[in-house]
Amino acid sequence: MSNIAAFQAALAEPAVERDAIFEALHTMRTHLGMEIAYLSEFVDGKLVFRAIDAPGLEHLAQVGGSMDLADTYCNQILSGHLPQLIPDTLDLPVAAAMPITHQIPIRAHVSVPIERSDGSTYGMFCCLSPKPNTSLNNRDLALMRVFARLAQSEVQRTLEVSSNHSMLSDLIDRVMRERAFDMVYQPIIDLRSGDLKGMEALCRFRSDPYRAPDLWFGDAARVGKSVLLELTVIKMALKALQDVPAGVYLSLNASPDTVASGRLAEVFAGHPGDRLVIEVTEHAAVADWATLDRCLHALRTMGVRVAIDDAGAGHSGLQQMVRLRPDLIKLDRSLVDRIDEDRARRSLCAAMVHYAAETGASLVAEGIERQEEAEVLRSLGVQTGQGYLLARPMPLADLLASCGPKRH
Ligand code: G
Ligand code: MN
Repeated sequence: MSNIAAFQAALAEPAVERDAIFEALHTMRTHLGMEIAYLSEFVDGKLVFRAIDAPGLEHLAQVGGSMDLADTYCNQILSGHLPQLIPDTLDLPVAAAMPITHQIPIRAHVSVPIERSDGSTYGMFCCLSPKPNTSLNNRDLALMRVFARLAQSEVQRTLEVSSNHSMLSDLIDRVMRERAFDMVYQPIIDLRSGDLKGMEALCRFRSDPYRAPDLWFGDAARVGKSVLLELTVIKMALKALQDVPAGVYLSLNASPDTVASGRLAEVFAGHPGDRLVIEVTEHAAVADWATLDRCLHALRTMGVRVAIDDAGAGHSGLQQMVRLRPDLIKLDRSLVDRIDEDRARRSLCAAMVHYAAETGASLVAEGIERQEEAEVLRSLGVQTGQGYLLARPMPLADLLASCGPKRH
């Protein structure tokens, strides 16, 4: 990563912990009885101010502001032409000859380098005063080094966070650019007739070792790219529609944020909305219901149906189901698992069948793995189901080849 990119990443990372650095600057400045303390970073021949403690002198330098490194003491100190501790600059011809000495002015100056974890120079930890201070001694310099080290460990931690952040962001960009994922489709089947009713598009990211889609979407969310990634996947999934038999719907997963972005309408434009289902999963509480409602309404006017995904699981609560008014309710597999052996699951499922009938929704049981489960669900009145017993998620070509009515 170039210096500039690192610099931008650091700027783009507001979580940077400035407090510890500021405390170190402030404590050292007041200990020395000086007026200005700052932490700088060297970026492409410039000295950039990263943190400043200079009460009343804010006009002299601002965080993010910069000056040419060649004009500064820092440069001379690093090259050994000036010492780290200068009680009076006018005693040193090199300092006295520098324009900045008279501009600021600078008379007393203490400055120590800050290193990155690879040993390269990040910048300097500096205190200075327009007044000379002949009492400055090596004990002050030693203390300055202690505080500089504190600042240095904070700088190193921050650089690591922003470099991880930008590496992850680059990786997600690459996954999207190179379409480094495959789509698989899982049949949604009528539990009585065995007919194919719909298919859920699921994405599988190509990586070694394999990582579940949830992990990828979680990573994308950490760098603010989950909506973009979901839209990219949905666009890819939509390509299946031209080959899917008439009367079979395509079910697509989207987080509330992606729906609320309002961008699905443009992605769906030109596709038959009445053959699309959008499955909304709630892994976190919905932040903005008004926007979500508005965007869902817009999709519904295109004929798109709305499903609530993972219904009955911890994160898809009853209130959310009532609020979303789903056209389809996808019963979470935790309710389906061993439903034949558990009265509580059976009665909850029966309640959902009732709720669905009352609200005009249809039910899809997810994660059916055993014949006994399918039988109980059927007897409870669940119309459709999905799960390894019926069919695994598979490439579209395989699914189309295996199409046709099946009985279970
Ligand atoms: O949250 P959502 O329901 O969209 O998740 C679907 C995931 O569940 C997919 O990754 C799919 O592979 C998986 N899945 C589908 N059928 C079954 C099943 O019968 N059992 C289990 N354990 N997982 C399933
Ligand atoms: Mn789903």
